Amino acid sequence: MKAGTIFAVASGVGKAGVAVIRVSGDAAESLFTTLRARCPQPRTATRVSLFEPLTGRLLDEALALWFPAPKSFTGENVVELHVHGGRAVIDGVMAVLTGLHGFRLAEPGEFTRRAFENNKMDLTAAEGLADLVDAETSAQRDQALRQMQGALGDLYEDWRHRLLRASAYLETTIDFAEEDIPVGLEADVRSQVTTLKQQIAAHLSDGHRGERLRDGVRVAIVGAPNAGKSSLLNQLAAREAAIVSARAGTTRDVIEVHLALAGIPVVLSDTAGIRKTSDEIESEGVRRALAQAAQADFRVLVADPGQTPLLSPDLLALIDVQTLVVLNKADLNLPVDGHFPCEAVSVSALTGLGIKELLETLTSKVRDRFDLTDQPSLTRARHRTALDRCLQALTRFEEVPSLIDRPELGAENLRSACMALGHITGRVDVEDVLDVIFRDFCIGK
Ligand SMILES: Nc1nc2c(ncn2[C@@H]2O[C@H](COP(=O)(O)OP(=O)(O)OP(=O)(O)O)[C@@H](O)[C@H]2O)c(=O)[nH]1
Ligand SMILES: [Mg+2]
Repeated sequence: MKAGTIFAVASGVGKAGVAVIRVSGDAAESLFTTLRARCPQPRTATRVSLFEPLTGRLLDEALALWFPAPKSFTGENVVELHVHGGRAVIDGVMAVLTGLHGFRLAEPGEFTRRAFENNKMDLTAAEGLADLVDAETSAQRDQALRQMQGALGDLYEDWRHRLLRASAYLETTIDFAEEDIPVGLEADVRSQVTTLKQQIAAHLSDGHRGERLRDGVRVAIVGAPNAGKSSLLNQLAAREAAIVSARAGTTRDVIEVHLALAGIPVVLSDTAGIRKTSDEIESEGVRRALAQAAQADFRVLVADPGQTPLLSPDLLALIDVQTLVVLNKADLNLPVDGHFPCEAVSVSALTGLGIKELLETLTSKVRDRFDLTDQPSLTRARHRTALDRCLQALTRFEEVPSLIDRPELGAENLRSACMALGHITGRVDVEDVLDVIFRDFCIGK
């Protein structure tokens, strides 16, 4: 950990009623002497006058909080000054702090990093806290809060402890004569590992629920040129985000707008009309449109009943269970021509007819697939990679032909699996846990 007493404005930028200046480190308390204010009772909001130390000029009438270590956010001595949120007040206090010996401006994330290093929270909780600060929709907030409170960390720690126990159990047998090894040990450890593997695999195959809730569910609007894709995007976003024109091939770049459907963040993208073309720029647009369609969690396929064929073979090929077909231009009352492969919703992107129903259908599809469940979901690729490594180590464990003959090999693979889980929470120091487990271990001998 980098040394020093750190400080930063913890509230947002810009003029506000109140700004919070946070200070953490050994010397935090000395701040009160410097600013000629009396030190408040611990954890009691107290009104203080803050003075410029050299000139004695009043800087502000503030509210101060004093959290002596270790009962603070970072686990260190922490002072919070709630000053008036004007530029000159903040600058005045910050200038004093900058001039103090051993004080420096905090780096990004440094308060939380210190909290982690002082065992105030594990890495998943720290990530949850970062997500909470970034959360823009209610479902994002719920997920971040749950993770910050430790739901994900507890799950991984529980798995890690189960593995540590199994590995410790195996390791105690290493020095045993074969006839002393308890009957059923091998089957017992193997069945514990199989159960855990199934739980991890189920957790991994959640359709990226937690990651999408964090980053946004991807919905791509696709279709033939002039079908009304950009008009539909504008209707759904309730603003003129994309250019609309009667000329086929207007949209080239992918245009994204952000929505919240039932509190779930959605990134809706408008794309170029898909058709065969010799125009170099348009064909790049079509390539991008197809790429968006492939990556998206849902596709909204827009068709214009006035066009023949209604859907080209390329577009028909995009239809699957995650595709919602929309028949646009319902205001023109044109008959729908020919055979149609699935259910469709009729709308008019021009008049707004059917848009409410389309939004409801889309919302319920998004909720069904991505809303929060009772189980905490992994929220980052980092978790996924570590869990994959954990599963690989457990598979290597299963491949050890006999644990009675090679207990050390079995234990080693279990320890690698533990390490992978420990990387997610940041608790990689397995030795201390092993000590605890060994101490109260009873193997019946
Ligand atoms: N009558 C009617 N016209 C519509 C409707 N939706 C779009 N249009 C018109 O259809 C034309 C094409 O609309 P766009 O939204 O630009 O279509 P697009 O699918 O984005 O077209 P490209 O970007 O060229 O692929 C415009 O003249 C729109 O005004 C609708 O619901 N009813
Ligand atoms: Mg367009």
